[in-house]
Amino acid sequence: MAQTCILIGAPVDSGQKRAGALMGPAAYRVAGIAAAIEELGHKVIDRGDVTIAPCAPLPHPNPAVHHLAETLAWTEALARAGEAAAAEGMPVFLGGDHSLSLGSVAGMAAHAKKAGRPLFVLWLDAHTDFHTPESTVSGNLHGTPVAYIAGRPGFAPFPPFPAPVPGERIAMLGIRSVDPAEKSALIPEEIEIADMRVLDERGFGAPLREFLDRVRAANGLLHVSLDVDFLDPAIAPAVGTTVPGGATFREAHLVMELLHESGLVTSLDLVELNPFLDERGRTAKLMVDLVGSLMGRKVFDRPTRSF
Ligand code: B3U
Ligand code: MN
Ligand code: MN
Repeated sequence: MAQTCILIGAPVDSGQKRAGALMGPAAYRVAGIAAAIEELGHKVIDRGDVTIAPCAPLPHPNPAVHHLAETLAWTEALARAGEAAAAEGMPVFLGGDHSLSLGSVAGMAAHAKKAGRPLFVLWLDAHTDFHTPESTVSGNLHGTPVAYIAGRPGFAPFPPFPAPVPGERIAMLGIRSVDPAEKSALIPEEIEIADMRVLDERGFGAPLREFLDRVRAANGLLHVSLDVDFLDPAIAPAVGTTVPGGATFREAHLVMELLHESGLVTSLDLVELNPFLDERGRTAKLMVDLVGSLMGRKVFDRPTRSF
């Protein structure tokens, strides 16, 4: 089915300390994201980049937390932009570090609430991003969005999350780096975590299909948040926090193809691309390629005669 994709540039780099993620939206445009989607018969509207005004510093009881005011401003601006875009089509957030998902998913939750449909979230990441600003050791707020989305306390001065997403509507794939505070907070949650141990044994297809079946049964909206570090650093080097042992080229494409076939995805984040660390644009191009699979690029329309 032809879709209208709304590109929202989110040049956020306040959620971590390595400069460069703010160049992400430009790199996606240079890598041809709009043409790759249009080629598949969809419409693309590029809304340009969201901006924030200069911020006065905001202190936090956890002294490690940095750039709180900027991240708060991005959260509010992206939630607004995202909610407006969701009424017109499928928002695609071009990041920017993963703290942008504090805002993008808040916008999708507000939209889902108005539509009277449950929001589901698929987190494709090496990390669980389940810290609160109180528990983070690094102070990097890109490690916090899932906790915000799930409605964990400890997020003042952020606005309360519009409609917290219960754990059974969140799934994580690709996990291989979790801090102790995140681990203990995750234990009582219903969040489905397919870490690399599970994925090595079962592959990506089966756990993903199970989650997608639940989204379909609930007539849910599905937000997908794709962190570059979900991918193996050997194929996707342009990220500040590489973790070995990530998804291969084929595994990542399979995930995208299954998502396309489900017809369930209603919004997407592309996060953590740091073009300054890239090798001749290969990570940006791979991410655009994966978006192609998510939007319906395939070798054959199944079923083929031979298999
Ligand atoms: N959990 C660690 C590391 C981390 C989370 N997200 C990324 N890195 N990209 C932290 O700093 O919160
Ligand atoms: Mn992340
Ligand atoms: Mn990550």
